[in-house]
Amino acid sequence: PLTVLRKDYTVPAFLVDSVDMGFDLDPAATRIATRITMRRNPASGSKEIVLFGEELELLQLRLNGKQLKPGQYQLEAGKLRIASAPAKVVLEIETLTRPEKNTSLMGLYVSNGNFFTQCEAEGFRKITYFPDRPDVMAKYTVMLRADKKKYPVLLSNGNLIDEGELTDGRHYAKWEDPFKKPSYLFALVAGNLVCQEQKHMLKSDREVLLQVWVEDGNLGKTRHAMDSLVNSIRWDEERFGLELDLDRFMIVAVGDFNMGAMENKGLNIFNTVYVLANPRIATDIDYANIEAVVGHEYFHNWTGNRVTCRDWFQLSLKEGLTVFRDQEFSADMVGTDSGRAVKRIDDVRVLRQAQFPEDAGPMAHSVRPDSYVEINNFYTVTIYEKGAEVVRMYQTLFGRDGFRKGMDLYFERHDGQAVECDDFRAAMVDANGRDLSQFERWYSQAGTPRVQVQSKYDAVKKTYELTLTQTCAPTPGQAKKLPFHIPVAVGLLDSKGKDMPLHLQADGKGQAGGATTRVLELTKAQQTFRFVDVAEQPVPSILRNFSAPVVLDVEYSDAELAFLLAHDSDPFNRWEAGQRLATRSLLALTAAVQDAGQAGHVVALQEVLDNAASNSAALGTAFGLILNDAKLDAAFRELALTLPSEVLLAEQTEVIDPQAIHQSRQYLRGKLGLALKDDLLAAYHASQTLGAYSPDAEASGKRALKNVALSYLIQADDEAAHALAQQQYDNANNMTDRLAALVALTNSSAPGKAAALEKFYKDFEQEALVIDKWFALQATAYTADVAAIRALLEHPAFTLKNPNRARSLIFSFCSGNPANFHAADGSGYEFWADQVIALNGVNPQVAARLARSLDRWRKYAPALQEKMRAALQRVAAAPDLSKDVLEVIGKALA
Ligand code: DPP
Ligand code: ZN
Repeated sequence: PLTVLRKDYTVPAFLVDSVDMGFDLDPAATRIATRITMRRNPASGSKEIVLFGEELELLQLRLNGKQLKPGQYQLEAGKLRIASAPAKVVLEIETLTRPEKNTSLMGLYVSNGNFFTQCEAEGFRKITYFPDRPDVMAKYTVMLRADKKKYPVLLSNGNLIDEGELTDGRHYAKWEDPFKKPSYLFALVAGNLVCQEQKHMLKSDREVLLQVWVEDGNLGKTRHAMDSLVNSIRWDEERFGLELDLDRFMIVAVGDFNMGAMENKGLNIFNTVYVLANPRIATDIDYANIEAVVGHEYFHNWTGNRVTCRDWFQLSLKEGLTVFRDQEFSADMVGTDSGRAVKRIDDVRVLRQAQFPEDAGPMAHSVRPDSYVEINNFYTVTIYEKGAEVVRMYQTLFGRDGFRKGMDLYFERHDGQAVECDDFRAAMVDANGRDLSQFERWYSQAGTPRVQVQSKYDAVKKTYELTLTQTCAPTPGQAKKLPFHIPVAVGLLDSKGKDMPLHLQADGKGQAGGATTRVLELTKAQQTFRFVDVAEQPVPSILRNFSAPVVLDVEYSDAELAFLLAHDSDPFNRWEAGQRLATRSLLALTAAVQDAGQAGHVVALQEVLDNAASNSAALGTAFGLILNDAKLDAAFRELALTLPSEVLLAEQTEVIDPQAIHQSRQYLRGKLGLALKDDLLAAYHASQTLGAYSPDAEASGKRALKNVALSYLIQADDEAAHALAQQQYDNANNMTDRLAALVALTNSSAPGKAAALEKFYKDFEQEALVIDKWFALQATAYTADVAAIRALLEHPAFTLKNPNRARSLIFSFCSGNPANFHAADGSGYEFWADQVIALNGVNPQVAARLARSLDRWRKYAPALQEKMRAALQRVAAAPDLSKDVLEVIGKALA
């Protein structure tokens, strides 16, 4: 397949002024009439019209009123070309599509009998022939016609300007979007839907209509999404001075959806998982995710829609920025400093767990990539989460006010335009009067930088030197990396654990200084920063609040880590110290298990682990202090008590041994569970949330702490813990507690676990999102082997066609259950290959995501590598592979 290169960008030959569309909706065959008014782009020398189209039947093509015959246009490889077109053109195109056959869920498709569209990135070309590229922005008018009984609701972007009856039981609705937009923001919805709606007054006293559309029966699950929308609207007014520009804003939930949600202008289409919630079916995490995603899509209205991307290489321009905005929104919604820290820790966990491995693997790409085969493969954690970190660094460097100035200038310059990542950087830089040319490397260089720290205290001169050294490993296509511009936020703790006032020698005499956190700007390969007037040997707290997306190598003793965990005023680094302490134990245990395995010793695993568990007592003491510190938020305590995940640990080993990692982590959990049993029980009972369910930060934090305590107690696996879990399952008045209890039971030897699983299924059979959880929890169970997963594939409720369901079983197993997925006999890889091939025929985008589960195959022991390679090769040799899957597999094998 063809590789698209960023450097090949050329401006469009024709610009589009307006698009008028008429849809005759029919699941078997929908006819679409499109009139495109276009004119030559003075910035281009070309007279050739290039339209994209895929899987379309072309019924009619007229140029300025005259029908074009084959020969007057060329149709090949997904492109329709008209050479030498006049300066002004009205194109009339009639196409036919088959929505009910469309399982890719791109373009126009049917879900549970209703019509939906998904056009980002390149789905509009499955609806009509069009210059389907984001730098072609136009105004749209859309006429929808359909059977009134089956499709009483007809929605599209913008404002409803007309509706009425037609003959034969059909009706119509006409929509006009007053804003010009790229085709990827087009949307329509038609079906049997109901809505919760309310009027909302904007800050400027303009009234707008807000609607959340769902299938009949789900109206009781829309309140939280609506509240989140109202909060999002208010937040963007307050924080960025950005107001909703439409009279009407709609969210529609759909059960079959590739992504999380889509920011179509005025008509956001959402995966049901990010809309539907009530205490019975949704967990605290679901509630938080709904708030974040509703915010995210709403914020796109400015960062993405009003100012959009010139080309898809600039995707992070809107995604990185909008993720940053939704992260800040969620943090502000909690409001407290510790709440902000909890959110920050959560976000960094995602970055490390998913993006760092991506950055170290075959699909590594920069935040602004230079090439792609299939753009759908580049909706990645690098573009989104690392992109958000890059945006956050501007705020770290310029402060909140400086960041706001940069945003204001960005909109002042670019409203209504399709621009590049460089334009955003220029606005930030110009608004703040700083030269930031080196910062560009965060956009152009892939890979996670490592920052190594060395320190020297001079007790006579009272100086403290920090020497920071940065490196970055090669990534595919980028052998050599130049130094990044890295903001490193630093604090120094005195022997009492208090922050010292900081004075850098570079401040000069008479400079105020004295702040307790300073942002050092590391721009060279190595730099030394000298603090003066440092009264005593400090313990450094480095990269506070995770001020840059880097790996920090710093030598701490166990005692120093315990000290930071107990005292650091920066909650992120406080948490980080505990994670470092735990990681140290876990890696030592893992190494011991591996060594014993390699030496072929027939020693009992337990004995090996017991011998290697030397510092677990210190860890137990440190964890105990956190657990019992009632001054700390419950949510923070839960994070601090959660051991690094198996995936995170795997990345930190030379050769990944998934079973050794799993055994070590389980062992340590069990040991902590025993050592802290009384404290855990006390915390469990002290963290009960009484009364009506509320997903607020305090209550959800308590539930999180209570449930992590339960999981430790269950790991120790005694009857009292079984009873506790069973009791919690039976008495839960919300899904958070019920699910946590069921997970605990499933991962225990409790006699009641099979019955509980069965009851859960029966109780929630009608709730698709809960059945997804039911599949996922079984797929990630410690005992779930490949045979168990294959058996679940045969369950009547399982289908590959629904992405949520496919993800809940197959993805959960392949990426969320490493010890079983990487079974020594390679059966997990066989299963993976079967599913990638099967999904490829149904939904290439989802298949390509699954294909990425073997990204890191070269990091495993040779015996596993061989089996993984064989599975990759089997997929590579399968017939009719989509370019989505081809690209991922090709890069993995390269
Ligand atoms: N719908 C996806 C998102 O909001 C892609 N734009 O991130
Ligand atoms: Zn987005």
